Amino acid sequence: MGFTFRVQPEQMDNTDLEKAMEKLLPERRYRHSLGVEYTAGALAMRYGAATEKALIAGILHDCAKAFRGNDIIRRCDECGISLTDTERSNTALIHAKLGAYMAEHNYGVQDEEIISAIRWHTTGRPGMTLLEKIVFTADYIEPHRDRADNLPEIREMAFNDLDRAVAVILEQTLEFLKGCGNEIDPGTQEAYDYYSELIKNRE
Ligand code: DGI
Ligand code: FE
Ligand code: FE
Repeated sequence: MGFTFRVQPEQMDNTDLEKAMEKLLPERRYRHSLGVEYTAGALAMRYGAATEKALIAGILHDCAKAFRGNDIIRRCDECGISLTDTERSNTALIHAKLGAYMAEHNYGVQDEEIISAIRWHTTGRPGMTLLEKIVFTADYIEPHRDRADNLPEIREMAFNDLDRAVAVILEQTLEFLKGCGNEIDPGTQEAYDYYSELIKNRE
């Protein structure tokens, strides 16, 4: 597929992957990926998930972000990755799917939990695994992020009540996307409905 950097599976650990991402991604995106890597690692320690898997999913989660627009669509077509109409018209969504594919085929990740954490990191989905929730949340709260005014509150919540943090992040993401007027992926709405209901039923 013409990707420049390859990490052999037998060499794979998070420091090799950091070097590969540093070469592949623009500086800001690389720093964000490091932030997600170590925030996911911290959340994994807090919730008893596999820390090494969280680090690998975190550093790789935006590996397909180097590609955009028609280029990312073409790459998906070449790899046999099927895209929904929403993804074709809203290409910012596609890096999650292509990233999961690249983690497996370009960076030698064989672990299904890591691959699916990358796959669902943008929209989330109903009934996420612990690792999926950790990477989804780390993406929003890592130290370089400054998009939401209430990030200090969400950061604290992430370490106290992960499901509630997921629900709040989805709520704020939907609000933001509605303001943009872009087509919203049904997965984001479904994930929000699921986690807001989960929180309500717990109370
Ligand atoms: O890749 P990041 O910038 O770190 O964050 P991300 O993977 O959450 O991607 C967010 C981008 O995707 C942002 O530009 C908004 C865009 N987007 C478009 N439609 C949707 C969407 N994000 C979500 N979560 N849901 C959508 O329906
Ligand atoms: Fe992303
Ligand atoms: Fe990200």
